Amino acid sequence: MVFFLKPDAVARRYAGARSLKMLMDNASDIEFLCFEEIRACKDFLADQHYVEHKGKFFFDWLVDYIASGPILVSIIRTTNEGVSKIREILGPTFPEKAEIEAPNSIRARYGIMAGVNIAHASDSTESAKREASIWIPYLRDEFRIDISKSNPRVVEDAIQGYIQTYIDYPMVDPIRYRELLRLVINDIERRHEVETRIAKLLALEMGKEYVLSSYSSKLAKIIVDSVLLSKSKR
Ligand code: 3AN
Repeated sequence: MVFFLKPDAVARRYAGARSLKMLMDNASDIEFLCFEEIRACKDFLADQHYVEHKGKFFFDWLVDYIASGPILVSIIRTTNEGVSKIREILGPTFPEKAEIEAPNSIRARYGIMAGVNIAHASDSTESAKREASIWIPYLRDEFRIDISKSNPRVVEDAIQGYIQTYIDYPMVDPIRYRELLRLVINDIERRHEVETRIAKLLALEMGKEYVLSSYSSKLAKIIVDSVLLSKSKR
């Protein structure tokens, strides 16, 4: 199956590290075949990975979001039960729903709101097979990452190292993001004001390599776009 930390979880260092830790601590029968930071290209996302969503109202937003910054990709070897378990640990699609329906899930604890939800995980055995069959050649051809040569023990050590590096970074409680976003959803505050405040919170969570860029503003815009897009479809 394919699992990746989305750009929000790579930028928000603690959220990403803690999500990986929850996965490592709670999933069973899993073997990581790679753990690679890449920038996925829009064509691959639109024409292959997210092709089933083509034509949906959130499709363009989704492709732009996932291509907006680095993602951390793993191909995981597991059983049918392993796929279900990973999905359970990840939680429902929308973090604000996950907060109610599965409060201990990754998306409830660390996800922001609407489509900005920390990670992707194949949602069934069929999609796990389909996604592995497109990601493995994509990683090989575009990034020279050859899964057939991977050693799961080395990959797991790399993941543990990543967790150790980022687990002591600060985290802003996602409830704070959701409160701010409700101000814009309910027309209490102007979007520009909310976006600025969200960008400041994101900057607190990001690694120094991000703080020097304008990625916090870009991600804040992506987040507000997502909640307004969902609002327009309610
Ligand atoms: P999941 O990631 O839980 O398998 P999918 O496959 O239905 O969910 O959707 C893929 C991604 O598209 C989601 N992770 C989310 O980022 C985004 N998405 C899905 N539905 C919406 C929506 N109504 N509004 C905004 N984004 C959405």
